[in-house]
Amino acid sequence: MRLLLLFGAAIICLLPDVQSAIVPPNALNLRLTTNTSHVIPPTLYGYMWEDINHSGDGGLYAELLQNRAFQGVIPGTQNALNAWQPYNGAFLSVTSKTKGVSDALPNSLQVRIPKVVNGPIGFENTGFWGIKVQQGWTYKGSFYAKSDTFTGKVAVSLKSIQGTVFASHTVGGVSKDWKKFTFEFQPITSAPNDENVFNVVVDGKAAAGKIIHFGMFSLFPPTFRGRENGMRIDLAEALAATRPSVWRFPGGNNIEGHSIDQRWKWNQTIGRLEDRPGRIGDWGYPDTDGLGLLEYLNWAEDLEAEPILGIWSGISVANYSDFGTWPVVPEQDLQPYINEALEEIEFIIGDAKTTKGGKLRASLGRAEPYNLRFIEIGNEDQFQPASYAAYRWKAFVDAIGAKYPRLEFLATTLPSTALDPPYRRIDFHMYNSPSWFTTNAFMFDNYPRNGTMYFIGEYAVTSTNDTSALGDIPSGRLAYPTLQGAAAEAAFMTGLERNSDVVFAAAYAPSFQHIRNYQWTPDIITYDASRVVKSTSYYVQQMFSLNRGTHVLKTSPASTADSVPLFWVASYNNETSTVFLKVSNTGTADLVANIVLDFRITGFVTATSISSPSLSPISGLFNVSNTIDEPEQIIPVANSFAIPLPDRFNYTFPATSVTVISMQTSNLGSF
Ligand SMILES: *[C@@H]1O[C@H](CO)[C@@H](O)[C@H](O)[C@H]1NC(C)=O
Ligand SMILES: *[C@@H]1O[C@H](CO)[C@@H](O)[C@H](O)[C@H]1NC(C)=O
Ligand SMILES: *[C@@H]1O[C@H](CO)[C@@H](O)[C@H](O)[C@H]1NC(C)=O
Ligand SMILES: *[C@@H]1O[C@H](CO)[C@@H](O)[C@H](O)[C@H]1NC(C)=O
Ligand SMILES: *[C@@H]1O[C@H](CO)[C@@H](O)[C@H](O)[C@H]1NC(C)=O
Ligand SMILES: *[C@@H]1O[C@H](CO)[C@@H](O)[C@H](O)[C@H]1NC(C)=O
Ligand SMILES: *[C@@H]1O[C@H](CO)[C@@H](O)[C@H](O)[C@H]1NC(C)=O
Ligand SMILES: *[C@@H]1O[C@H](CO)[C@@H](O)[C@H](O)[C@H]1NC(C)=O
Ligand SMILES: CC(=O)N[C@H]1CO[C@H](CO)[C@@H](O)[C@@H]1O
Repeated sequence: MRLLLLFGAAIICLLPDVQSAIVPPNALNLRLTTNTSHVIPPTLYGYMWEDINHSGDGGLYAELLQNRAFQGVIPGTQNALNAWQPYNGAFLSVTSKTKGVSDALPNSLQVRIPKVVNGPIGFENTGFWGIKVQQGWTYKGSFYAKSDTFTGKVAVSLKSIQGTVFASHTVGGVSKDWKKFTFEFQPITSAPNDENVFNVVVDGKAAAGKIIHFGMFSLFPPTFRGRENGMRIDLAEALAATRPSVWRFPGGNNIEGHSIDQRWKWNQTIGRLEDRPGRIGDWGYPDTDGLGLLEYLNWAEDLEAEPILGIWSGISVANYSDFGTWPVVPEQDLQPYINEALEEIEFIIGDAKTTKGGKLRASLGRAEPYNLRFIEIGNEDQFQPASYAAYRWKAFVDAIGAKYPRLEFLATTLPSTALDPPYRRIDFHMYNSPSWFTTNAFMFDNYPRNGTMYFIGEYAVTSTNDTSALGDIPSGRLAYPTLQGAAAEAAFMTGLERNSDVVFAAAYAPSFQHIRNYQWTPDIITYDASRVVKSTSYYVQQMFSLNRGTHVLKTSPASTADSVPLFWVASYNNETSTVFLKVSNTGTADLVANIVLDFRITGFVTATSISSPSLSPISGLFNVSNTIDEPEQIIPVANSFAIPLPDRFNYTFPATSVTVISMQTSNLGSF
């Protein structure tokens, strides 16, 4: 029997389907002991974050208008008008010849109205491949305008591309100096789809032959927790619902820049939006930096996730296919960049009264220092290991550690014994096939327990052997996570949890993908302007993260290569007296476990799992995905059942499935 699990709601059914399972002769006899092996760090499950595939602009960042302030574009080019189009024959161009709305935003939109024109005329923004129009929402917008000759009214609206107007507002008072206009409107009805635009018009007769300049537009729907300049609600809620406990940001490659000057610069991402120039990100589109350092830190607080702050470490990524072309800052020139990192950290944790950085932070509304413990020096420096080992790592760690001895540092590539101070924490990244992840599920079992701790800072199954599952992605890349891939990730994660005395954190990556414009696949959450797809990998992350023990429990036998294709880890939560058994069956047949407990269960057993549904067209297929058109093919189902004997039960783990069994107990003692 299967029931849809609504997280947080207990769904109980009394008749277990486990009793009817046919037990094959090779059933696994699994004993859960009361012996613990170690405490599980509370940081174990989380995410890595960077703006890629429009995960930030056009994704988590709720701004609806694309290219809102003409940042990072070349004036006069067609590309500068990305996402903007004329309405009723206006002539548009992006210019820096007139003063911009601020020093940081020199570009503005020049709108030339023809001499003869009938009716409203102007331009529109097509959003991030559409705009969601929702009845009942209040949209808050703003823009700047100026004109030497036009002083009439400006009307803004949300409308469908066929011309249905859903919401509108009119402002007056355009003059020869830049002026900011703000407005709010509520759609009278929801739009049937995302094919909507933000339309800006003036009266054709009043404006005939005139030139009007516009700059720095913005349009926000309601945001997560009502934060100004905040997050898109459905995406924020989807991420928050997995309760991540670490948040690595702001990259990823996206801190590095294509050149040294294009690196992510913290102090250009704070303060008024008008003071943020934006930058050419590493992933092929300009970043507005509306999602800046404070937004990230507040977001991590909202998630109750510990931030892992990525610091630029002296390299940029000029060309992904030619490491030899990457600019590396020589040792003698590194100091200004170390200072930049020190200033950034002071801004985050410095005292609001006695430090320059802390004062700046307080002036932006946040007096209390943020919680910050982990600093990651660079990103994937295994691509430039020589300079990292020779001086880059040490220079940053020595300088930052001297000023902030409490901070802990993560290296991005393997240690070199020549280094002092020694590496304590290392970030490993793993993108590979299902079979790689299952084969490596035991890789940390034999790592030395010598004080070095690991962060699996990026991992995902990215390929399959079945090319028919690839969609339009070339060269073996998955378009979406599959059930098979998710089961392989879960198998690997049982190894991470079992070895969480050396693996202190892990982050699936990347997290987000706008289906209309992406640079990397697969991603854990896919979306367009109005829809969200939670992938099979998403549900695995959620199942592992929501069901956390405080201690790893020993089992007999232990999960080893001998028990493949069943992989498991058992844990105990000493706050809730719950035992969790997480199991991945990566095989293509159902497998039975005769489970015996060294403790007694009080109440029901609940099994939550994802697997190929038994009564559906995709029954028995394992390379299936949740997609933008079929987002709920694979969702967790929960099955709660009583067991006749309090210390044993049999359970069938379906072919290619991930299951978390949770059991309430009372007599495990206190750990
Ligand atoms: C659990 O601990 C007891 C007592 O120390 C020991 O006899 C037993 O072998 C342990 N079991 C496992 C599976 O480690
Ligand atoms: C990047 O490097 C590769 C390999 O050297 C070269 O073929 C390619 O043209 C380079 N691309 C750019 C944009 O420079
Ligand atoms: C940012 O910091 C650098 C020094 O690290 C400084 O040169 C620059 O002027 C600062 N920019 C802003 C906008 O404060
Ligand atoms: C994928 O194909 C390779 C090469 O044929 C094989 O070694 C590997 O086991 C296959 N992996 C899976 C998950 O089928
Ligand atoms: C611990 O062992 C690993 C693997 O041999 C080694 O890379 C690392 O440097 C060691 N750490 C310490 C602190 O000795
Ligand atoms: C998955 O595998 C089955 C069986 O090999 C195949 O028929 C199907 O086309 C594959 N792809 C998808 C997307 O289901
Ligand atoms: C649970 O275990 C942790 C880690 O050993 C410990 O700090 C905490 O006090 C324990 N809580 C209870 C209620 O036993
Ligand atoms: C589990 O299955 C085994 C083998 O069929 C059977 O002997 C045993 O009684 C079952 N245990 C429970 C608790 O149902
Ligand atoms: C603008 C941009 O970067 N587009 C890219 C989006 O992702 C696809 C698939 O990787 C690329 O082909 C585009 O160049």
